[in-house]
Amino acid sequence: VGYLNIISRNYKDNRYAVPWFPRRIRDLDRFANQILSYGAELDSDHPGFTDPEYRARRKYFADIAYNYKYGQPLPHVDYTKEEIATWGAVFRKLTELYPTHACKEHNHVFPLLIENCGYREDNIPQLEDVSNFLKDCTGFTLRPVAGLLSSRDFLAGLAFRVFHSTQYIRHHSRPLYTPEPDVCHELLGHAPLFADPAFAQFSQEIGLASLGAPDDYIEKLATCFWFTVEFGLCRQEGKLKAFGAGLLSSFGELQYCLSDQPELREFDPDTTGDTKYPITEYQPVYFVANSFEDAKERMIKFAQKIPRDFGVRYNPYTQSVDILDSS
Ligand code: NLE
Ligand code: FE2
Repeated sequence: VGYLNIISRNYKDNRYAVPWFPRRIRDLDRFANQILSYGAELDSDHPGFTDPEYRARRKYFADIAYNYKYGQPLPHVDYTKEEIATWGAVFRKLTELYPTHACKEHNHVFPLLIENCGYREDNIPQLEDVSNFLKDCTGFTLRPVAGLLSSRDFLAGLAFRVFHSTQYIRHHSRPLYTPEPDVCHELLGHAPLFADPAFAQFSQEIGLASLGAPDDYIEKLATCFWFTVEFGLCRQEGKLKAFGAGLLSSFGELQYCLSDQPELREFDPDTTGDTKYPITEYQPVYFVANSFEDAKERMIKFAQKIPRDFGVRYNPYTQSVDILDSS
């Protein structure tokens, strides 16, 4: 197909060019050295900024991820006593809230993670075990990530049912809320939902929609991701429940999001995708989805509006993206 010749990393120089995107799952290896900031670079307001031990640890984890290649087992990590204690505090508090605050899908999968992946107060599960579990459930797998990926790269992973995951843990001084993703957030928040077939499909649709999309649409898709996969609420049997990972990993925000303080709006990609949000404090606005199926249908409809000269289809046999010529 002719336009493939002009798929380019320098697409901004050529208004006819399509931004480069991964076509095979192995292509995700290219993202490792494109991170926007390395995991060990902490801002001066980070609780671990003046803690040399914590900083060294962050560097250790960033290096593991930086060197990871597709197909390798996810590196096993021996967590320190202090790290396990932090996990334990988060785990204990959150598991008190899940029965009443988490969506039914999360509550369905959580016991399976306890049974199969070593989810316990005194153990931080290994990414490898969780990735293998998810693979059996929905084909989702995890990849370690060394720092912040661009929205374009992060979303592209989802097209292949690959989720980029951190492996370090939050600083022990702030266990109940962190603006940064960490292993508590990934394993307690994200992993249970990626084991759900409808949720996995919904997530992959966002990823497929992002491939080769123009920058302004990447922004809208990343915002939809934020207000669903990260901070989504849903209504189940007349009650409001949390399914967003950022809520399910924060003892503070999980209670706040179901209180009468935040504003609630209906999830709709057209409006949700244009909503501004803060990243270092509780969300002032949450979007409510009817169901994962409904959210997926809305995402598919939205994706059809993205200006793109081609369609994409995931081929699970080859784990690659087929390009459909629509001209
Ligand atoms: N605020 C979440 C937590 O404390 O676990 C992390 C959000 C990451 C987007
Ligand atoms: Fe997240």
